[in-house]
Amino acid sequence: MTFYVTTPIYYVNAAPHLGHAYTTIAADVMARHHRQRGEEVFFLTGTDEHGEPVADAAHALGIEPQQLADRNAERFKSLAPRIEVSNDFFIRTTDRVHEQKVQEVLSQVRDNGFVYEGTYEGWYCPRCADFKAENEIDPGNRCPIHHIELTREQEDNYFFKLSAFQEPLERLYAERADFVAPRTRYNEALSFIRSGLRDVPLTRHKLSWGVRVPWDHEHVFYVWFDALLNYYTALSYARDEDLTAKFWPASYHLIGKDILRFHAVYWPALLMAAGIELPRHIFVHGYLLMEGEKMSKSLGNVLDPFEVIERFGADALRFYVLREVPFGQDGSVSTASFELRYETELANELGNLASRTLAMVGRYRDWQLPPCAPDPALAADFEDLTDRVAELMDRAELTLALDEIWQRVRRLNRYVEERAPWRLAAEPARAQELDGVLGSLAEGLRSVTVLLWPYIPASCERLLAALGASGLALADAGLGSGRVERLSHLEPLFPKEA
Ligand code: ME8
Repeated sequence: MTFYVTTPIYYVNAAPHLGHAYTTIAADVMARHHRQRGEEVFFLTGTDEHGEPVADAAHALGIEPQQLADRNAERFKSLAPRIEVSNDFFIRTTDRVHEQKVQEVLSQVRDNGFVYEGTYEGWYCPRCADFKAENEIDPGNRCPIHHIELTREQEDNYFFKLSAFQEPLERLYAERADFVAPRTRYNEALSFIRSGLRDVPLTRHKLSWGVRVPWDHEHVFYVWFDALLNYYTALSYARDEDLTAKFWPASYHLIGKDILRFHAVYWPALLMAAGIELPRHIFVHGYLLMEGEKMSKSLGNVLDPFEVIERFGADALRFYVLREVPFGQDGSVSTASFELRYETELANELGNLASRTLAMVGRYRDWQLPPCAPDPALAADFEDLTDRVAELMDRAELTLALDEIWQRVRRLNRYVEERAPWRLAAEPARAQELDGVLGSLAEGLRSVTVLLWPYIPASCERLLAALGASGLALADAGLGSGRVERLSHLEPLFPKEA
């Protein structure tokens, strides 16, 4: 079994912010979960370095686009390990092999009869690098996303015959109800397709910062086609061997809703035109909002992920964004709600459960537990948990899966209160009962920790080490599938003074 997950590749016109970290963290959770299943996983992220957004930002700074790309690509690249992201490759669209592959695939599209010369006239947003139809424009000819005034473009281009894919795309959506999720985004993409597809520019004449069009050196490819192809080209050169046959088609493209149309309409059409198999799933998440607006570098209302990690640690950030905002919907984030979740859930519910359990085993049993079967009262509440989590992960329902696990964290806290081990410890005749309660608690903690590992890997690794059970395989995640025998002391996982 193989699993291939991607994030969008981010524009290098500015530094990374929490919105970028969000998608990358989500993809990391999926990658880690599938590794726990024993699957061979490839996880790709990277940077989108061509096109107007980058060229304009570089000119504004008085530097060359390549310089700006080098500077900011480094920042995106170094963000990944800081947020514990385990990507297998980091693609930059200025990689030479990527550029060659783009030329190859798009020449194939032309050879297959889907490219022609024409003149484009219409509205264009240089920040989106997107041509806007009349019905997508805000009053005053403004971009609905960036609120800037659109420019009127007239340009001789090569066009991609998107209109030829109207019917094949409608068929694709009819046959594959899970091609795009959530359903609202599937419906949105389908209604865009049904509203009638117009051909789109494949090349730009006015721009020089891009991949050269091999059959006409006065043009570069329109940045979106160059960028989308990253998902395919990376596999051919990320390793010494070509991984395309092994990992293509991609299992999941994770994207934000701002780039739905490119991924759910242009991308499958382009692949059909090139004769390449289509990805299996596209999952579209919502926006992280700050004070009701999309967090974005052009609006300047961003949370700096580096600062957040500095204060709370990477695990807290990972947990917060996937817990606070239901994955697939928009949701507000703020420092206040971050602090609240950190305190009430990570520190109090999980952190305390871990410290109490370990401390009681230390105090009452000198860190050793005899073998015992989990308490049936607890076992009933843990039944099928692993399967349920895996099933939600298969649908990229990351917040729902986390909630399933968290309900068991709460169940374990209630179990401590119900069985009050400190009372059992006071009655020597109930020693065996105490063994059973502590053993069940430790095994329950091990079970939730294995399942939580994709979300908060560093904390879970520390906790599993203290439980003396470091195995991460999903097959052993179920309550009663593992053994906790010899435990050790653990410093607080989520210190309160953070
Ligand atoms: O669009 N909330 O790059 P980009 C949630 N290069 N996610 C957010 C977000 C927010 N406030 N802000 C950004 C591009 N994102 C193209 C993509 S792919 C072939 C080319 C995330 O730097 C989200 O994943 O503008 C969104 O889709 C992406 O960053 C846009 O990044």
